[in-house]
Amino acid sequence: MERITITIDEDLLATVDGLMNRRGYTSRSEAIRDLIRDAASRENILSQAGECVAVLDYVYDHETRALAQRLTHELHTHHDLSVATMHVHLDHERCLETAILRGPAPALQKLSDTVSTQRGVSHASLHIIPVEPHTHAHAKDHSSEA
Ligand code: NI
Repeated sequence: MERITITIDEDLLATVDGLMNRRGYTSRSEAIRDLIRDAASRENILSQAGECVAVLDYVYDHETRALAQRLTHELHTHHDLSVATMHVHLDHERCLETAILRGPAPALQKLSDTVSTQRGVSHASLHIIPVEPHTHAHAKDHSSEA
């Protein structure tokens, strides 16, 4: 292992210590290594060429002018990536949407960026899951199974 020295502001360090206590890390180094591993695995997924599924969720203010139409427009433009969307009316102003996406990771990230940077959209989060292509043939008939 290499030893490095980092400079970090007090607020961020308090966040690291909070995380350390909550998750039970034995040292700040272990907590920071895990945060970097998380970031590395997200970067790895983005560089993968294969098919992925993703869950994109975000909160938006439906009173923000034309925002709901813009978001729907984006998903229609990328209908090849969009599988389904669930819409929850959180309160009088805010909506929560969860979109299931499918396609290459970079395209999913790009669509997510387009949605999450719209004014009025907050708490956007994208979770990309690589899916292995099916290598075995589907059984045509299960009726003979016991
Ligand atoms: Ni709504």
